[in-house]
Amino acid sequence: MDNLVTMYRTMCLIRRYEDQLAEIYTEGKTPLFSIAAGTIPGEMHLAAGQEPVAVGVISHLKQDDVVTAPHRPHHFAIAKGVDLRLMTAEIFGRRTGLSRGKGGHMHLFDPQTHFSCSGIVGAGFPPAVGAALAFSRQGRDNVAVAFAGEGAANQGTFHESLNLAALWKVPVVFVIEDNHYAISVPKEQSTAVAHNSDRAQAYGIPGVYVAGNDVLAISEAAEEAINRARQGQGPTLLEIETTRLYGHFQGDAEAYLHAGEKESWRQLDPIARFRSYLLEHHTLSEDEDQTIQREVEERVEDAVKFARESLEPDVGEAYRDVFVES
Ligand SMILES: Cc1ncc(C[n+]2csc(CCOP(=O)(O)OP(=O)(O)O)c2C)c(N)n1
Ligand SMILES: [Mg+2]
Repeated sequence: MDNLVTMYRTMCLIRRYEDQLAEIYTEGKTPLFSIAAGTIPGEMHLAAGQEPVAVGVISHLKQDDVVTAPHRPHHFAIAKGVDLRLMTAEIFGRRTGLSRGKGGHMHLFDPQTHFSCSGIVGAGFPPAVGAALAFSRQGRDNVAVAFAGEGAANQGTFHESLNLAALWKVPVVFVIEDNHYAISVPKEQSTAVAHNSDRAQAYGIPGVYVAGNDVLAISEAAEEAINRARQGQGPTLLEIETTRLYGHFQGDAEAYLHAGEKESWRQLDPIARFRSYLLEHHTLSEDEDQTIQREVEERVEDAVKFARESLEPDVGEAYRDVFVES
């Protein structure tokens, strides 16, 4: 019961965070939409609508389990417990950020929670397999989870990683987050099979498809896959259907969507559905919900305030942590 409310709270925190970033992102960029200018420099890929994937899976992980995530990373980072202040400062390009403001929103690295992400599509699969190989060699019961979009399942790294993970039977779970599009390209135009989970057969591992963007169904499938991995039974591929409620990036005109497509996704908002479920089952009261909304509001405000008040890095910082010719 408590666990369900915790999951709901985390989903609400993610949504509030993403909505807040969407608003702040436009600061200083208009009227000509200059991507490099403003409070948040660089591109911005938001994951509102995809909260069930992160929360349903990561709620079964421990602090020292490893998560690798893609260029759309905030929901995974928040679910894994990355410090909201440090993460926000990183996104704002401030010196107090996780990587002293040099990574930005697609490059959040947090040794504390064993979380990382990358702007290179498909880059998270091999390091997850590497972490899983280390866990099995060290005799630890940890698990690594690699999250990526359905577009990333057509990268070589996906197939190479599934092959080695299956061969070595290491404790890794691959999660394909299918939001139907890779930028503007629908899956049907890029992928030879209807379901990425079918690709698991080629590597002799279980492949599970979870429809409906439903946090409880996702949680159930993830629990089984993570337990298998923890018990030494090797990798699983999960394909999870989801929907993104913003564009591919902030500023995306979304001309590729069909009429009414976005509205139909909004009507199936996974947080609203989960909230109704919890209220109906008396797991959550209206009062508790209001308290949660206040709490998440405060947490987001606090993180944004911290980031706004932090300084930008010194120019000399550009030469730190990089290879320079002597
Ligand atoms: C190796 C590589 N190729 C191309 C790109 C440009 N790119 C950024 S996001 C993206 C689409 C990714 O789609 P998907 O994996 O479905 O993730 P989603 O954006 O839907 O979350 C592409 C092609 C990139 N960042 N890295
Ligand atoms: Mg996608």
